[in-house]
Amino acid sequence: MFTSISSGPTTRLAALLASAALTLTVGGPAAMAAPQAPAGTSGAAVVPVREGNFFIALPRHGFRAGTVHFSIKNVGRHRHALSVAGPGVHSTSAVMPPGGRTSLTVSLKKGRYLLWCPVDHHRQRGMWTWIRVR
Ligand SMILES: [Cu+2]
Repeated sequence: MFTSISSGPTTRLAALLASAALTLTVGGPAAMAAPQAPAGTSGAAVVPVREGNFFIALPRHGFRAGTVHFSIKNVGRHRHALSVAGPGVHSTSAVMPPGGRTSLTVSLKKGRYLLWCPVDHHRQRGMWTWIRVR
């Protein structure tokens, strides 16, 4: 009983750090050839996102409620990241260097979500968009 109480948070932290290490996978052109293998996202819709100076490009803006795994590529020459805010979600990815990749998994409900780059003043420079969830 006492053992599980004291070891619980540590175990969870270790798991969190392990998943963060996976999420922080970053690389240049060589990394592009590596297949995306999002761990623990079975059943999630995988959505490729491209970020550059200064835009966020999505393949679509309409989604069904459920888990979405944004697979994000920085095609620009500055550092970028992705923030998502809407019903039940306020989440931000790791910051990617130019040419880097990261990912962000969120659980979307019905409603509208704002996506933007939280780096410097990129949002004001056009790096934002909406998605609609049904
Ligand atoms: Cu940016």
